[in-house]
Amino acid sequence: MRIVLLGAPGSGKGTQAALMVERLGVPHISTGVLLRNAAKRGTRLGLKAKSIIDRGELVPDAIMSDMIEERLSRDDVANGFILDGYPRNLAQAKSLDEMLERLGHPADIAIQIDVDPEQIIKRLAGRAEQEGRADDSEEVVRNRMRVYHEKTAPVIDYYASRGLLTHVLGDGSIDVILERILSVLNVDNLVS
Ligand code: B4P
Repeated sequence: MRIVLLGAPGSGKGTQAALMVERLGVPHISTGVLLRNAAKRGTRLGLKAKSIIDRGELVPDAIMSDMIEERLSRDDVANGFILDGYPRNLAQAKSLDEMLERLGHPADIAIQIDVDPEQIIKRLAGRAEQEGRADDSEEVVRNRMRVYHEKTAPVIDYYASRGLLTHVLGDGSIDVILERILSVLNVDNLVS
């Protein structure tokens, strides 16, 4: 099962992907996590990415493409993957398609998690308090939402035009949203 998770910042992609892993048994690949880990390790790339992330901008496509190709080339994706945070613009979407075809595992489905923007602001303010992520400050969240509407939202139409898109309502409890996702995937018997 090769799944691309789409949604605005704070729509619950990372939260849902972590739970889906337990039910589907395929790895969760989050570009946000890969970038934050590189920043923690203090690599040149990680430090460059950190200053971009902290402003709420997108890290350059060439860096992301290399990072994601390295990750998608590993053996553990043989039975599928949950891709979270990539693609974030049309160029990344086209590059991903080409890469997955070349690697022999094209995407099966793209799931767009739809959440009311007011709800998103509340969630990210909560995370800012709990985790202290620099990019969850109100000003940066506003910029991330602007970048999302300008650059990432067109990716939704791209997957729709390829016949791969399904929308899931992302309002409500985390468990209820997980059940909605599993039901569009026709998964109900894979127990954690
Ligand atoms: P990400 O790490 O992808 O950040 P995100 O969009 O906020 O999603 P995340 O998965 O963390 O949050 P979630 O919605 O699960 O990216 C960070 C930055 O990295 C980007 O801004 C960009 O700079 C860079 N980057 C990443 N990928 C890139 C790419 N491809 N190209 C270029 N740059 C890239 O959760 C948010 C909060 O909501 C959590 O606190 C959670 O507990 C809460 N929550 C979730 N579901 C909830 C629910 N149902 N009810 C209540 N709260 C809920």
